[in-house]
Amino acid sequence: MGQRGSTQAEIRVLLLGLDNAGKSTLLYKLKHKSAFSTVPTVGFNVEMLDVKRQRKNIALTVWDVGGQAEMRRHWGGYHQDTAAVVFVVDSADRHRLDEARKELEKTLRSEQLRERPLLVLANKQDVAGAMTVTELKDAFNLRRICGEREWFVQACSAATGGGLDEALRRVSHMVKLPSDSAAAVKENIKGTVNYIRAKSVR
Ligand SMILES: Nc1nc2c(ncn2[C@@H]2O[C@H](COP(=O)(O)OP(=O)(O)O)[C@@H](O)[C@H]2O)c(=O)[nH]1
Ligand SMILES: [Mg+2]
Repeated sequence: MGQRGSTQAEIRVLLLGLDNAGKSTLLYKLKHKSAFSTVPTVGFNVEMLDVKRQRKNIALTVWDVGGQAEMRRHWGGYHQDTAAVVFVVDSADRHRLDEARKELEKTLRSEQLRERPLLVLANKQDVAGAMTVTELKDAFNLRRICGEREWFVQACSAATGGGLDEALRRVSHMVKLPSDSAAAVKENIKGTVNYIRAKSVR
């Protein structure tokens, strides 16, 4: 049915960040491309977003699992099978920057999120005095806390929609596709086989 040369792959993206960062607004803006009045997330929201990467159609399932303190305890349960983490920050709220940094660090310590790419969204850029991408990078010490992990900071405004297309494009390029993973597994197997051969030949 699909066009020749196109394949469908479903990729899970975790949308994280403190409450009030703008996650729900962002998700609905991306999905409907229109402003939305949001209610604090109870439980979670999930949306499927179709994006193109080269000639492939890929469906990102974006999970917004709520940012309130009592919900954050449950984040661990959503980590499995996650292809990328999108961490949303209220760039206009300097008072909660440290709290946001601590949450991000905790998230990155998750074993199941090892090596998963991280996109930090410096949201609410429409607000006067919002922190810039550079300020956030430094405040979060991203170079240090990410190490080998692929990461990027994108400025955006869920209110105006500015930067959201770029954010989506960035995520779709950061995620490993299942075919990539299969190739990685094969590489891994080859490596192990070679290792065993080398060990048993002598
Ligand atoms: N000015 C401005 N307000 C925003 C932006 N994104 C979200 N908000 C507002 O911030 C509040 C919290 O947003 P919400 O999406 O519920 O945050 P969540 O708790 O992370 O899901 C709401 O009043 C939104 O209208 C933005 O980019 N700019
Ligand atoms: Mg929400």
